[in-house]
Amino acid sequence: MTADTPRSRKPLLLAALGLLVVIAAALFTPWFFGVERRTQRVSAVEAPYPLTFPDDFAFGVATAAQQIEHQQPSDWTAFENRALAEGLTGTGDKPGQAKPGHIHHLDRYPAEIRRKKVDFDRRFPDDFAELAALSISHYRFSISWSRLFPRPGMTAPDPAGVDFYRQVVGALKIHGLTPHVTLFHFSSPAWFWDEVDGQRGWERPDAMQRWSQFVDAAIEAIGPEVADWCTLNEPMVFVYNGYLEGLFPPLEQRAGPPAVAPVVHRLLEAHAIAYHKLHAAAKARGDTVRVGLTQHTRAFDPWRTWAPLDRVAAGFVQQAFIWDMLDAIESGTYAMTDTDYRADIEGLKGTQDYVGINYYGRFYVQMDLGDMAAGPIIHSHDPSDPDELESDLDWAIHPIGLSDVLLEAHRRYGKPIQILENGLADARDGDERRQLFLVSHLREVWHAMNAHGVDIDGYFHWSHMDNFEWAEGFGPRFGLFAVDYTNDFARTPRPSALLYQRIIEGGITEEMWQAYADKL
Ligand code: IFM
Repeated sequence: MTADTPRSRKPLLLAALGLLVVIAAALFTPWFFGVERRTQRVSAVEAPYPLTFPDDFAFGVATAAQQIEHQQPSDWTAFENRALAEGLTGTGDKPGQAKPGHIHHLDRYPAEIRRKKVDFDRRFPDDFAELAALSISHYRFSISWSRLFPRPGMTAPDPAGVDFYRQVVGALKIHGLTPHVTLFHFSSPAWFWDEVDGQRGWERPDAMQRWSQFVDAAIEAIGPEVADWCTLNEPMVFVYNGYLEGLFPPLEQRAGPPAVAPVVHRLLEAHAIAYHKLHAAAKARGDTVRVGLTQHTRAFDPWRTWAPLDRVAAGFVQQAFIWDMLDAIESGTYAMTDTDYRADIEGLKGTQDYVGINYYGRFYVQMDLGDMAAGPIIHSHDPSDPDELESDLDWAIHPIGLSDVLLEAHRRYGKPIQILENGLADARDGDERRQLFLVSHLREVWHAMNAHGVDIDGYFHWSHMDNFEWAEGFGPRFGLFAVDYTNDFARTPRPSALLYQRIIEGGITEEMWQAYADKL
């Protein structure tokens, strides 16, 4: 027994050694354990310039009702009025510091601007003429639910609301612009948040019935004129900001992801209902439609590549924030990452004709051992990186992340992709960052299509013009057109609008790319 002991320890030692090797690999080999932090900022494109796009590629701009239209009795309007009345308009001069329950510097804009936003209601025919002159072919906007159903208990939509959207679609047609219509873009009628059996909003027992009524009314109003529909805009942003961070109505700060799973579930149900209604209506009139939803995406990189927890957390956050909902639509089952929540959702399976991608740059994910219960910290930029280019909201600009997201969506679902938003806040004169942003991101789109065979139908820039940026107020300027709030909302195309026109008409030329290549 004693004599045998050294021999029997050998396998134990070997196993321990093996374990050490595995741990070392996990710690020091990024590919083995979680996501690696990307150092490359743009793809290497080896092709003769100009980089051109197919003739039927949709080049558009995107907007949303609450951000550009005159105020309607929505939950956001109620929040805006309350934030103002209670002086909850943030502190500090820098945007990008939204605080729960606040709207940044709303008090600095007069009542007329707060009420009319960018006065789209009056100016849309001229706006469309200007876009058409730039060779832009598509226009994405959302229908305000509260414009169609401003009061509780209505069983038919308000004729004035219906008429407004008919006029918008009519004006688009006159200018040869194709509509792309979103049904839910963050705002809903104020009455939707009145309690029914102790539940509000999407959790009310009658939520799907109310939503169905709205979808039917939208189809009745403009269905025959619209082939492209987006059921929900960035549902995870709505859930994250509205139910976890307290930044958007309903301004809740629930305990953590499992507490919001029922809301995501409801939104998926709403998506499926709208998908089937839109298809049924199109079929009944001998027509076809393309229906999907669009997800807010970012590159999620570890804050510190050497930290295994950051790397693992980056992978988890990306899965939970971007892919969980899209996976659910493919499979019909919603399984929330890192929780026990799992539910089959009736009618959901296969309800996306395209994958909608909104892309805004890079987030860094930090997870510390002592803070595991609180969850990861998300950074929108890295102040220690002197070369990082950032927007006015301090969002890290990271073009290659767009190709990464497009390739991943293609690998997972193999469906056509529509890039329904991509843009940045840039208020500086000459908007050089926006020009750089536009060229470099469209170059990534071209690369994904041509080097990797990703099927991409179109690109919509966020945004058509400066507008109301939710809890950040009017400060951030996302527009291809600048809006002069001191001069009757006058629009002026920024240099980037003219650059967009050149790309649409002739592709990305070598000279264009060289003008920006070394600035990234
Ligand atoms: O303004 C928003 C838009 O409403 C949804 N996507 C992101 C944009 C910029 O934050």
